[in-house]
Amino acid sequence: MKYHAHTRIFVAGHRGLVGSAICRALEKRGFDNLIVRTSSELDLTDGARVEAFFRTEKPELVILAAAKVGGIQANSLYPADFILNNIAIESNVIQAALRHGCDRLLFLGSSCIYPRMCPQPIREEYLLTAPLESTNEAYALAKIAGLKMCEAINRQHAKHYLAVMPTNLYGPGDNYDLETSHVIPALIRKFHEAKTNRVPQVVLWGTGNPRREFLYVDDMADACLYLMLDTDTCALTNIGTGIDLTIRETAELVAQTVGYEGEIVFDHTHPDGTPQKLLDVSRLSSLGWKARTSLRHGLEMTYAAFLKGEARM
Ligand code: GFB
Repeated sequence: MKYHAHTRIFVAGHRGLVGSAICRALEKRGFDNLIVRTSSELDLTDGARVEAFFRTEKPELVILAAAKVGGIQANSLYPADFILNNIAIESNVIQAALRHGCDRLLFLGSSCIYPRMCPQPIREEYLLTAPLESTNEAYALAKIAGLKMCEAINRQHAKHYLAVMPTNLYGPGDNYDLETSHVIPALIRKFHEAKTNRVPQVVLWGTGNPRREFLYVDDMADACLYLMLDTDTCALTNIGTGIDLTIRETAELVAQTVGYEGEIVFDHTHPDGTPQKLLDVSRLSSLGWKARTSLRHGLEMTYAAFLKGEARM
């Protein structure tokens, strides 16, 4: 490995679900020179400040986990924020990394970059072959722009910028705001509050029929470091488990984890989003990585963290 314990690594978005897991994983691997900034210390949408930060700190490796993210409702309600903030963050950080000589950068995308009606499981080659899902088109376009920036820089400047596309993530440190969260933290909170307050029924969104694949965030962080540090791949790579289930099945599993025994009903006035997005993980497997944490065990660890009050409520 050409990196050592004191390599200067900038983790953008270190307080988020993914960024915090990546910091934990880097520390576990013995890296002791992580450079982090909160959004109030460094606004990544401000190009001049990002440039000044790179000039002073000179990171050798960059992990771009900072992004405006949210669940289906936040994506539908705030598309302008999703496209504008994300393109600004990507453009500023990736350009500054290039300008200041970083050879290796990791860009975090999302499985929603693929077409809505994709053949399943989704292979990396299906990118840009058909229209996107409308509930998250703005976010997906921003993420596609980011991965294309990496590809273009690799081609023109012979760098090794790597874009990875994770499936839906969950784990400790998630956002539990019911208006903006993803489905797993929403289910944990809804079932926990219903159990605590003895409410006989919990209302979930959509039909319960869409299928989703969920990856525990510490597995995701492990995959990211493996690809970035232990391989020199620059190929767009899906990160997932290769297993999906319906939202109804997911809800039943979360209810069991939380110990909620009431009724689960679905409010069909809320959108389902894309019907299925199961990633094909054969490229990742052929590079030598496989997810380890079962959904049941991951949910138990996430609920334990929620109970400890780790949630940002
Ligand atoms: O996780 P989620 O918000 O986003 O929703 P997406 C997944 C599915 O769970 C949808 C259903 O079919 C929702 O209708 N669902 C049921 C709920 N009850 C709830 C609830 O209480 N809260 C939430 N949030 N969902 C996002 C994209 O898509 O996934 C992003 O919008 C990104 O761009 C992210 O790709 C990973 O899986 O539909």
